[in-house]
Amino acid sequence: MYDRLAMTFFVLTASSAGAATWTVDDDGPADYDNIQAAITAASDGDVINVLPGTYVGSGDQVVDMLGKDITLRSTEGADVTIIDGSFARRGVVCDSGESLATIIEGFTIRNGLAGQAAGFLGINSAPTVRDCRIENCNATTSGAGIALNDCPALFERCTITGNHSAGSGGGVLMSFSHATFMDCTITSNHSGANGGGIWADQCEFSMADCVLSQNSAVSDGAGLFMSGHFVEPSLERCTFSGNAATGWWADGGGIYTYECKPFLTDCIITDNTVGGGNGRGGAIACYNSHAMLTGCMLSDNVVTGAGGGLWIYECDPSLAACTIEGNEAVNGGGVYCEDHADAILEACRISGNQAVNGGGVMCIQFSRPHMVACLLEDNTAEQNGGGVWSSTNGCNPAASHSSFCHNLPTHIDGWAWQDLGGNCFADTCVDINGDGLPDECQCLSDIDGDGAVTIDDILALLSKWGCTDCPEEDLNADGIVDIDDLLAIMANWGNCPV
Ligand SMILES: [Ca+2]
Ligand SMILES: [Ca+2]
Ligand SMILES: [Ca+2]
Ligand SMILES: [Ca+2]
Repeated sequence: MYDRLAMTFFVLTASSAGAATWTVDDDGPADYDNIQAAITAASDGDVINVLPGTYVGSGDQVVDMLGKDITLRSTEGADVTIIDGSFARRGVVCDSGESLATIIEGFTIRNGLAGQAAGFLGINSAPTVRDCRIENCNATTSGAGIALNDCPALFERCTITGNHSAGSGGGVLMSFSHATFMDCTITSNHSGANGGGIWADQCEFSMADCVLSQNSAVSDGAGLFMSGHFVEPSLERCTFSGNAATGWWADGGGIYTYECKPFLTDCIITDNTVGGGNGRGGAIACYNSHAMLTGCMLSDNVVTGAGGGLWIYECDPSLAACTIEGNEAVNGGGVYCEDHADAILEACRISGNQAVNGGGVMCIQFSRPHMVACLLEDNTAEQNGGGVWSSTNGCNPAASHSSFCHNLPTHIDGWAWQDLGGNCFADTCVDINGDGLPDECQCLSDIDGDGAVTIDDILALLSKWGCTDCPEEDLNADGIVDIDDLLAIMANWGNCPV
């Protein structure tokens, strides 16, 4: 017992003697009046508490963490604690092997100026950055807000906004960095080249619950540009909205992916534009990338060229349980498959897209998209192929167990297509039972499910006559099994459509 107490006392003494807490205030009583002096004095394990103020520096940056495992934090938060580059230098640097135990918390880093990495530079390090705002920084080459190289940093609850890069990476530029972004907002940044919000090359980064909005790029990937030799970035529950790629050859309003294998889960990509001239991929431009999308919504994106929602080139992305809705393009309102693009769409809803050719889906040049258990509804083409337009020699889109309703002028049309069975083509999308599929394709009157509407179904209905809680027999969903349901059976007498 005595020994354990002695040991406890020793540990407490050792830790309290080893870790110090320092204070910094620009204009009040404190250990230091500038942040860098406190970092220089601190040792691993120390905490530096920074009081409200505006902190400026000299030399190349305001703050250099010097590779120390220390916590640098504001006492009152980012609104009142400013690291200001004065448009003369960088904000914060971590380039000396900082680990995740190097913590930077609760600052606004603003008005940085540098060739690259004007707000925050991370090289050969892995710091943790929390509750920070990186804004109004200006890079004369690339990576205005944040630039990372070989830097698996963690950013939590950060806002990166109003940064401007002459080259790529308006908000963030990263290479060879498996960085993590959680609950971050990347908004209103601008790139003169690729990646208005984020530019990433060779990065298996992950993002969860992030918003990339209102970013712009002259070239590709207004929200996010990513490339790399089949690296696997992961994006979960992220929203891309209102991003704009503006140049004549720009592609990818929300996302541009080149030679990556990104995983997107439950993401929303909406209201992005590609507007210069021949722009492609309003939500996503997928170039030689095996993208995997699950549960994503691509809606209301607009391009002046091809692929209002998705432009696919030389690759075979997979989409499962995705919605592609309300997008607009000249060719391929929802999806445009070009040059051996063999997308697989499974249980997807392609709805209300518009184009001159191929309202829902268009393919050219040996592309073979395959739709499995999809619903194509309300897509419109001014000229050819409301639902699907198979444009040129060698195109061979395939559909199986899919439903088509109210696509104008035609459901599926063009060079060739493969009917792999179980498809249904309905004139209307009426969906009284509210399961998302056109009732015309479902044979609701086949109550006993034997594939035909016969006397057995009438007997099944009569056995529930007057029932007010029998959804199977209440064919018109008005709350009661009665004469109207019997008339519905009579109207659908015979074999089921599929
Ligand atoms: Ca102060
Ligand atoms: Ca239905
Ligand atoms: Ca039946
Ligand atoms: Ca009824």
